[in-house]
Amino acid sequence: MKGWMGKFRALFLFSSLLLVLSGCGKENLTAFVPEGYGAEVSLNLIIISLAVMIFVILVVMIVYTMVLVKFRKKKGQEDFIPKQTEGNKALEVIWTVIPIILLIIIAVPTVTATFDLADDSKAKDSININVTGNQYWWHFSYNKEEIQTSQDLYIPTDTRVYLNLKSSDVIHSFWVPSISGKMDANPENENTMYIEAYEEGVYWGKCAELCGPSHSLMDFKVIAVSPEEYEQWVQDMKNVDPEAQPETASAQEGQKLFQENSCIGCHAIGSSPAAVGPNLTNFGDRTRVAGVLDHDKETIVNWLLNPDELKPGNKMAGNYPKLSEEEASKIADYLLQLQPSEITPESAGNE
Ligand code: HEC
Ligand SMILES: [Cu+2]
Repeated sequence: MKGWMGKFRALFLFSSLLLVLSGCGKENLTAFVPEGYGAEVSLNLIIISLAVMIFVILVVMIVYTMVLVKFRKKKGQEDFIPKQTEGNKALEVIWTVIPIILLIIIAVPTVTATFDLADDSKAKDSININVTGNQYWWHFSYNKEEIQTSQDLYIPTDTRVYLNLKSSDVIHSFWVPSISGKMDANPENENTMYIEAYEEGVYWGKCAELCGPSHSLMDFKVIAVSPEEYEQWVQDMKNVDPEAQPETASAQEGQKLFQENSCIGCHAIGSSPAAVGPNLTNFGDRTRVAGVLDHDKETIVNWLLNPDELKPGNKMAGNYPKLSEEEASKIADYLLQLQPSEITPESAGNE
């Protein structure tokens, strides 16, 4: 009876584990379906390590079972003591050499991949982006193109895009599981990596280093589009006139309120690099507010009225004059029409 219960409990444990782990495989947020070079290299390493581990477990279990069966106490042998042996050179050599071989099998591809993924010798000829991690959002500054943007990182497909990572406050970690490995963004030094996406699409990124109360809400997106669309997007972003007048009266009033309520002190529109808060040049083209929230007017109004409730500990809360609901609504109208480009996360395929 007890044995049966034990088995049942193990089964229950494993099936609940499976249920919990299945949540990890969200589409475009999984290292197990690589859509880019770094993720593919990483997955290969995962598979090699797993294969070696499974091999070791199988061999140990098989030898263990064989010994159990072969040398178990048989009837009529209750007082029998087998011949005692000590030391066996051949065995000692075998179980020293085999692990060394297994470690070499893991080490050679790992070290090769590490150098491969750190190779920035071709960075000069490609796109270079300074990435800054901030509590709790990401800023992207395109060096040659002189474009500033936040939250959504646009890249062309099949191109190695080189990133220089830094942090403006604490340590963050840049991770887009389905296209790259992760890399820390430190306050003191710059870390570099490159990312490459094979297919057009929207890939989810996460901060992978505990950085404060809203760490788990520090999401971002990589928007991979065709090289032609990317060029188009760059032109659209460069052509933005930060002072352009919106069409509707409500948005026009929103624009005024935006300038009068110190929003402009923290949020740039256009390519000015000021970056206490996210750059809002293409805010209307995004699919999320503050990286994670639904992108609709109601959420924006809620955000403006009470940001701390939606993202605890964020650096905007309490640092601007209190707004009425009407003012917030007008500002939302203004922000939503900041749509400089036809190239948006929605046009990039999945979402
Ligand atoms: C003290 C600087 C500061 C001021 C002033 C400020 N903000 Fe912010 N704002 C931020 C920061 C920082 C964030 C990012 C919060 C986060 O995600 O952790 C943010 C986020 C936002 C977002 C979401 C941006 C995105 O990329 O999705 C909007 C919209 C916004 N602010 C609008 C405003 C408006 C409108 C005002 C003026 C009423 C304003 N902010 C005033 C710092 C500021
Ligand atoms: Cu972080």
